[in-house]
Amino acid sequence: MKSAFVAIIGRPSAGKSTLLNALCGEKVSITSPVPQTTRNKIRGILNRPEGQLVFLDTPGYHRSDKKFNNYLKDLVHSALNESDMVLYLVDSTRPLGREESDIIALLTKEKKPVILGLNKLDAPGQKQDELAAYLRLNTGLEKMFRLSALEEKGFEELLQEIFEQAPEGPPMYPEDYYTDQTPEFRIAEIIREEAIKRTEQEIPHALYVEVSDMEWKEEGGPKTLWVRCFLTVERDSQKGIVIGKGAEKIRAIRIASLKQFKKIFPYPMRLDLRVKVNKDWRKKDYLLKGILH
Ligand SMILES: Nc1nc2c(ncn2[C@@H]2O[C@H](COP(=O)(O)OP(=O)(O)O)[C@@H](O)[C@H]2O)c(=O)[nH]1
Ligand SMILES: [Mg+2]
Repeated sequence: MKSAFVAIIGRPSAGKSTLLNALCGEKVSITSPVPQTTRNKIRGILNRPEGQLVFLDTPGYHRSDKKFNNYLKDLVHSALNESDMVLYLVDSTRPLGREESDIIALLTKEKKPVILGLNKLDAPGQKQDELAAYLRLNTGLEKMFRLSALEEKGFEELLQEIFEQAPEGPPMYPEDYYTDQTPEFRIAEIIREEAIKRTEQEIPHALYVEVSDMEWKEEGGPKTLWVRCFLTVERDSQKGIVIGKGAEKIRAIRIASLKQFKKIFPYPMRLDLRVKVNKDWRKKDYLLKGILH
């Protein structure tokens, strides 16, 4: 049996989370056109007759000196440390930037086996051939896998190669698992995803979700999970925007989140969702340590 931890690394919006979800066949990691939405090292598990692969989704690797982004970068390093091999995903709709050379330098230093994926094959204007030449020259890797995470193309060849390079070993998780995340974490992430969809500019980045209370209730009907959450913003002026006129926006976020919970959790749920402010939370170390992990 093969068994490996595979870190998925790449610049923001390369499609890492979309790929993780598609490979694991379940929505494990939230995705968005807004860059920098993944804030955690998220594990998605793929079980096949050949063995088990545990994919580690990571935040996009990019240059910045901000405290918040440095935490995200630390997560990429720690995922690299934990992993047996790396799936380096390149966004083939974008010109190569400094981020790509930073990542290549990082991977060269790590000396772990690297598998290269060129994503967004389906997109108009993709530059896979041009990128392939640059990447071949700079990574020394001959093989690269042309993928569409969105249309789930190119997966079979990619997985065959990963299993080929993966070490022998027993599975790390039970074979019916597709993630090791707690329900609490998944609830918070789903709410964040629905909130990101409905906000713009700096707001998606200023949000985090705190699950303050989860309780089972059985008042005559079926056993129901009651959840109380706070959608937290970093400034007073953002509070009204997230609540919306006549509380319409927060209601829409709540209803859409409940719809997603229904697909994932096998029991009925209720959600009490409120908005609060935690001033400048992205500058507070104690909070970042709790939120970004
Ligand atoms: N056209 C196209 N879009 C993709 C593909 N993979 C991801 N995307 C889109 O790219 C955006 C960023 O994806 P996401 O998975 O959140 O990127 P991440 O930041 O690397 O995790 C989303 O809007 C995705 O729908 C793909 O194969 N083709
Ligand atoms: Mg992501």
